[in-house]
Amino acid sequence: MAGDWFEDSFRTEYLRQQTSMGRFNLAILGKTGVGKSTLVNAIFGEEVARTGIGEPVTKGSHFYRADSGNLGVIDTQGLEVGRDDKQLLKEIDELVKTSRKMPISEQIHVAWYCVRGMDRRFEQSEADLIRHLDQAGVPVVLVMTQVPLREGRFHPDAVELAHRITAMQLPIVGGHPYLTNAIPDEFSANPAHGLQELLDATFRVAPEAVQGALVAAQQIDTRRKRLEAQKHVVIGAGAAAAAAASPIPFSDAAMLVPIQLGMMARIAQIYKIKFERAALLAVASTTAATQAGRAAFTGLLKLVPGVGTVAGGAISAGVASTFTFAMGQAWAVVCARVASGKLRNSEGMIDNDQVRQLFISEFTSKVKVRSQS
Ligand SMILES: Nc1nc2c(ncn2[C@@H]2O[C@H](COP(=O)(O)OP(=O)(O)OP(=O)(O)O)[C@@H](O)[C@H]2O)c(=O)[nH]1
Ligand SMILES: [Mg+2]
Repeated sequence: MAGDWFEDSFRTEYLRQQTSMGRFNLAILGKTGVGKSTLVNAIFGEEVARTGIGEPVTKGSHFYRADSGNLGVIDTQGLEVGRDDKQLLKEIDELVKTSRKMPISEQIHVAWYCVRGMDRRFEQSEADLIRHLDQAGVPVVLVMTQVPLREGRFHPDAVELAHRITAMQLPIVGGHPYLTNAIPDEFSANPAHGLQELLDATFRVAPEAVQGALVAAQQIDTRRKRLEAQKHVVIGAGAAAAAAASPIPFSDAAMLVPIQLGMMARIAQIYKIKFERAALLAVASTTAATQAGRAAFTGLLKLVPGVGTVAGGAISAGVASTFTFAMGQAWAVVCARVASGKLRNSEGMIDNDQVRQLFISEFTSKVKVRSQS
């Protein structure tokens, strides 16, 4: 396969999928040092932090936004809850007002308000800020950070603070704070905890249109990634069937290329695989698919009734969908492995042989399963 042509086509599809996924924008608030950045890193990965604090959302604003892939993080810089409250509320209003005029992917979808679990206090100004955000239409998840957990019990002081906050009946998601610890602490044997619950709460209030972006952006819930990838395999297989079945002259294997590349680009992004790496993986995988496909295809063509009557080159909807389905499944497995740091050689580089082997074995088993059912 000609490298340039392939890379260009894949890039087109990758960008298209990126646009179609949109972005999940999270505002993160709370006093300085409570662990906001650490929490964002634990759930979304280091990338956001590495890109720095970002740009002021509007000129002169103390709200800064850092975008990375399908995630936007809005953080404050230079303003402190409990000290600059008037300015904070004013800037929140401005922020929400301008954000509302923008497309959904630019709006603020959810806010995490963070309190240190062992602080023992929660101030009036913090409650006001939360009410203000809620009134501005931004759902607030209240997070207690760095909460010690031992033998299944949270630290009593954190529990007591959580009870007090809950009793205030603030407009917060779930009606209560989420107790978390973002990074395990060996000395106190405090594990990381509460992150999945926090993420689930966030999913409950994130708009439908950016749920896919949130699935892609987060990196702790692999089950959600798997289901989302599966969804796009089914979509791709359906589109392939439709393309092959449509009675227009283009209905042949060439029509399937953008569909399959689009599906692969989408799944790569669900697993946070950057374009350059995804393109290399895709070359290795599609080469493997062509080899494995040729063998499987001959068998498939015989299996699919009526195929003999179709004019040369055209393929049936059944074959197109089976082939695309198997490709998508195999590709999703490759992406999941790569995302978890596997398929590397001893130098930590992606090992093309391993990629090819895994792809072929997954692809072949999926073709078999599908064509037998
Ligand atoms: N063990 C442990 N340490 C944490 C946790 N969260 C934060 N820390 C530590 O607390 C310190 C402050 O954390 P940050 O994430 O920088 O806090 P922040 O709220 O982003 O602070 P500002 O950006 O300055 O407002 C760092 O030294 C972290 O390593 C946690 O969940 N567990
Ligand atoms: Mg920070």
